Amino acid sequence: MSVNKAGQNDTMPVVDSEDIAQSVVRHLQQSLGVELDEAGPAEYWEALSLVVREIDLQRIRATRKKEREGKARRIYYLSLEFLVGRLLGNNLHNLGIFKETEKAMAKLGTPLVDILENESDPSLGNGGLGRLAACFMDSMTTLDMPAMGYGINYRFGLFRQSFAGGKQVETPDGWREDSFPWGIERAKRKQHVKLYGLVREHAGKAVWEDTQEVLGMPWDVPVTGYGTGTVNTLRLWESRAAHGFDLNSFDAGRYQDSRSQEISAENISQVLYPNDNHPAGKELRLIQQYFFVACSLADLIERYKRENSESLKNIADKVAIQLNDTHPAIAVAEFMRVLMDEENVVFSRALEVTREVFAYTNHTLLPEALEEWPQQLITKVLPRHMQIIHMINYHFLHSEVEAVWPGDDHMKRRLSIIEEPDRPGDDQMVRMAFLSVVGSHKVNGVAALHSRLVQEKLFPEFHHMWPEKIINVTNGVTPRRWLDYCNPELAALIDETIEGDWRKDLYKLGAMKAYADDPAFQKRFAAIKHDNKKHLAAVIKELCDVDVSPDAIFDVQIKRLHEYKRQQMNLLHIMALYRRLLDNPDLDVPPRVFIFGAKAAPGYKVAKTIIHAINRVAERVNNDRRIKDKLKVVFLPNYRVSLAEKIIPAADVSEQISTAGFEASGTGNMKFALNGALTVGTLDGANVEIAEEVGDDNIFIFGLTVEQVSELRHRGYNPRDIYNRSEELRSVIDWLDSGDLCPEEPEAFRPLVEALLDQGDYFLTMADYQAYSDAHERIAETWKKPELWWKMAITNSASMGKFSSDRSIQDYGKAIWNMS
Ligand code: CRA
Repeated sequence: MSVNKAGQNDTMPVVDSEDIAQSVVRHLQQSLGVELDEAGPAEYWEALSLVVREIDLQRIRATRKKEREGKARRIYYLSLEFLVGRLLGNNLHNLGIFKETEKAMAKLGTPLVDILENESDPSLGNGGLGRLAACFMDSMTTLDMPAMGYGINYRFGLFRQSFAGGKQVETPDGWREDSFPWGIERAKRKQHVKLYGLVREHAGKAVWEDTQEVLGMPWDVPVTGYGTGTVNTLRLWESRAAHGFDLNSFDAGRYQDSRSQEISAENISQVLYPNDNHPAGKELRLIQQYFFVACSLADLIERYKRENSESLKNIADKVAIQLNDTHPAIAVAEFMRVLMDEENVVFSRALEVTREVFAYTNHTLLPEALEEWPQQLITKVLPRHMQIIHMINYHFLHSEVEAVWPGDDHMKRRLSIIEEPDRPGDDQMVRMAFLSVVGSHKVNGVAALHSRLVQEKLFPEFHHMWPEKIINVTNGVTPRRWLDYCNPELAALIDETIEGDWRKDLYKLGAMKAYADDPAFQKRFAAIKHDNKKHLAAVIKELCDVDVSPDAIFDVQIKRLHEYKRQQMNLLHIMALYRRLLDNPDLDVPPRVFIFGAKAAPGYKVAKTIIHAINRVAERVNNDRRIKDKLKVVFLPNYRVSLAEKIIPAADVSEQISTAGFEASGTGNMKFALNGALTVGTLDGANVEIAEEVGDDNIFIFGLTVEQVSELRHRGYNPRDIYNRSEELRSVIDWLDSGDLCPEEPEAFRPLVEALLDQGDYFLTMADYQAYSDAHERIAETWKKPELWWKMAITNSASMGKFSSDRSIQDYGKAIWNMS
């Protein structure tokens, strides 16, 4: 295919539907060995992906050439998760050939929409953190930044979820089993990684010996940007056995007491740990972290040497490494090891270089989510790294902390990277967040409120020592996937209405505010939402076998299931609404459909109980004719990126109801508002900034603020008092606890009831309930005034300029990566 006809602008491939159809047929026959009359949507999907891959590869070569010649610093984004979602449709959009491809496939007799449905989601992430990494790759590429993502090519991504009797059932997701044409194995760039062994001194030098070796094989996934010829690379490592060696065969005696017997070279990259905001603490997880870090650093250092110089002393001029949370934090010690042991750089200089190169993004304040590893485990798996961590810690405590708090041993204990055990004999834990802060020149939180809490509550001493180090970069989402691609009708309406390309500069949407009041524009905006709701209603019918009306309010909560996100508060309110309707079936309320999507970590009992309870309530409500379809509840199974793309454009109400102080940012909140949903939310995470952008009149804010939460805890909080005072809450909680919703297992919902009433209601569901219920009353009242509703919806969409991940990346560029 000619992707760059002479004389034409080279930022977009110039191809027409005829070219595309021909290339598809060629790949069908020559790459896949399939004849035209045998091809179904699955074969077309693969052939079309190969066509696009061809364009990508050509552009990757051009991009690399340009970069080698340029002077720019390269950004390396290290992340254990990249939740990229389906790639074909997105790439067609970014390359600007979606419409031509639609025509081409129509000519070949299979609609493009059907073809796109054949791609399985690469679910290489848990939730927000992984999806953010994918949005950032899109933005760095769109902004023509030389960038590379490094991660793991898990054989099994996040589990598939189904329901049995309303309970979550998990099955493995072998997402690349059938085919993954986007990933290209690059054997030439494979790496060897050492593990275990011990450190000996030879002629005054530390030597790490008797190690086990595994091989890291890179798989490159091309990352396209919008409106640019730049194509970057996401390099995902897969583990293999090296020289027929296998960790299993290693000195069995040393493993007697541990599960590590099960660890073999191949299974390092076997499976993504399914926890969001909660570390698993398993040896294999530490090995995963080190494996991908070691491969990635070796790879980027090789590239630096190829393109720049053999010496690493100026590497910081060309290399910036961003740590996506603490999961890759061991990179600090690995980089120091390479500098000191392989490049003969002295400790103090090595630390300086490391700090210039590294920066760390913190994504959570949840104490249980802050990673710590037992010192003994690190010593066993990475003995040299443990020594280096001790060296860093010694220097940090005895010269840097000492300089600020001379003679203060208490402060040294508080700030030590290696934590003193609570009880003598307990394991000493290595605090990966402290290692990340000490090893980086910048640390950032992910929304203004979150970053302030990182400064004031999480790392106050570090903030005192280094007042410039901890900064904010508010998260963002790519408008290409989360508006252009997932909501094409709205994208077209916006194109018709405003000047300029909002896909590249989302602030341009601001011009739409002038139309918020315009009845004709409102009508079209509302009609698009209605259409999207019809599509979603069909998906709901297919997946849940429930009929819902697109005329009802679609009220959506999609995100991981976690008590702090408070799906349980939504549930209690739905139960209350149902009871209000039973008491008075003629109640003048707009019909509502409550839509959930969420996976619970397999080991998280209360989260699973909440899923079960929502499903049981849904079953009851949806089959009760007395309430005349005024209320429906659906829980869509197997929530993932491709489902989010269908749900978000169809939402009227976006539930962002976390306990204040717990949701670092949220990014779903931004996607919903961008697509014209109204937020009901607490003053938490990025909701605060969304409220600032849209104005208080265009959002339903409720509930306790961060300050009020801590006051309440301070005063002493007893959820039973609220239970006793509120008739409504009492009746729904008693109902949950009665066994009525699950007669075959009457105690099924006890863990939830206990969390709410007997274990202190840590997430303050009971305390915020009334304010939440009142906010829903305001929503219902507003829905009755369509001009007001659509004015608010349009204003929301028009006000989302700030929340483009392009803006986030530009902020990183200026404040962290020193890009001009
Ligand atoms: N679970 C936060 O909880 C945030 C994303 C991306 C999270 C979200 O509020 O939007 O990160 N934190 O910044 C996290 O994973 C380890 O911490 C998330 O996705």
